[in-house]
Amino acid sequence: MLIERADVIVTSPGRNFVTLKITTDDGVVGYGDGTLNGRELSVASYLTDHVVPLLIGRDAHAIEDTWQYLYRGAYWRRGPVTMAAIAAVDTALWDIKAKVAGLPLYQLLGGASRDRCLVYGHASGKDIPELFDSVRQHIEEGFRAIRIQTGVPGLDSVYGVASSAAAAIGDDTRYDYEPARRSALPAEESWDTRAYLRHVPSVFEAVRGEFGEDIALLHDAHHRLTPIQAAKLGKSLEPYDLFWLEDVTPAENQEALRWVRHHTTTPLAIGEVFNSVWDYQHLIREQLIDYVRSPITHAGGISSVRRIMDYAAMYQVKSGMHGPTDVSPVGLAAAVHLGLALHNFGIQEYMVHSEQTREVFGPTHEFAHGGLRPSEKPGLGIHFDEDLAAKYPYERAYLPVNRLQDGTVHDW
Ligand code: CS2
Ligand code: MG
Repeated sequence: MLIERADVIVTSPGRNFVTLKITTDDGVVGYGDGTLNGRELSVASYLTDHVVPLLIGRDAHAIEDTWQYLYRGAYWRRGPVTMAAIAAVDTALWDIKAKVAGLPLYQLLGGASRDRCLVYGHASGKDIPELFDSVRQHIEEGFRAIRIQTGVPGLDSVYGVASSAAAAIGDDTRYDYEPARRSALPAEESWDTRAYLRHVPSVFEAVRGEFGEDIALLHDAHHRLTPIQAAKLGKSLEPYDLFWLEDVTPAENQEALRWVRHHTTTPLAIGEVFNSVWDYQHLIREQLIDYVRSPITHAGGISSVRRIMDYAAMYQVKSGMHGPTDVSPVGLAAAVHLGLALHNFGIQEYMVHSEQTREVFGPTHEFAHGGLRPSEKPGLGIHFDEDLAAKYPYERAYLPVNRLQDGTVHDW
């Protein structure tokens, strides 16, 4: 079974997505996600200009060989653009293999290790009443694990907080802080770490007081802290028993996590911007983290995330795959198939895609009892509507830039 063609489809049903469609000579079609929020066209070009010509005529079953060929063969290894492009190819080939086998993909990855994948949703509010409404809404929808983000007194807009109360309790703009914004230049936000560190513990105290001890709570610091600030935050949140504290320091420096780890027992998650097993080499071996955040879409695909997770399993580190709306329904479907099969699955991030997006990609999973189950259809279970996708052309969009109050550029 040879690869006959490969098409890169960029569509923007509410936000931009890069999808690779691979077709074999006997007409089997597989899909992969290569969306890189705010830098989508660079992956589209990497695929169209450099990868697609290499795929034509290759054995569609040779997934590992193709992965190594694209990874080692480029000479220039790793990096978000390269690894998103490889992810798209790898995922599409797994989709094809499972379709040919007539099995849902998780069966080829070892079969189900659990009934469903526990997920967490995003609750947010500019202040405590808005946040409580959003948490309540999530509990009513069936979530058992919820990420908590709030505004910080004195700051106009903060990462992770929906812009209006209506959005925070769930219409299609619920996650309006998440997609890169369609504007000529990036929006600018401002930041004050001391104000944030003073405020966050009181938010968790209020949420525990209102909603009790049972619900799993998470928080994302979005790479904004120094190691000692992060250590202080982890320590101050210990009374509220977090499921995890995410991305406390900029991700490039693995050493930073050692300082954080020495000072707090709050579980740590990191890695949504990592793209290979090497980024976790010390973090996992030295048990400096508890959860791996890499999504299939940004870390080289199913083959490569499975390698990371097998390494992590040796050190009791679990998965917590990144699942914002910038991972397309194809990437999410792949995550749920792999998550169902992995022994060391931890939790899956789940932000419901907009209705426009769901119409283009079709339903891919079932949400019940606080968790996701993948489709039982052969492959990933994607029904991509190309005609509809063509009605939503790409629109340039940027993630925001963050500045300290004196104007210094800071991590967003
Ligand atoms: C966020 C990300 O979901 C998360 O945990 O940190 O959504 C991040 O902001 C986006 O992926 C940026 O594109
Ligand atoms: Mg995050």
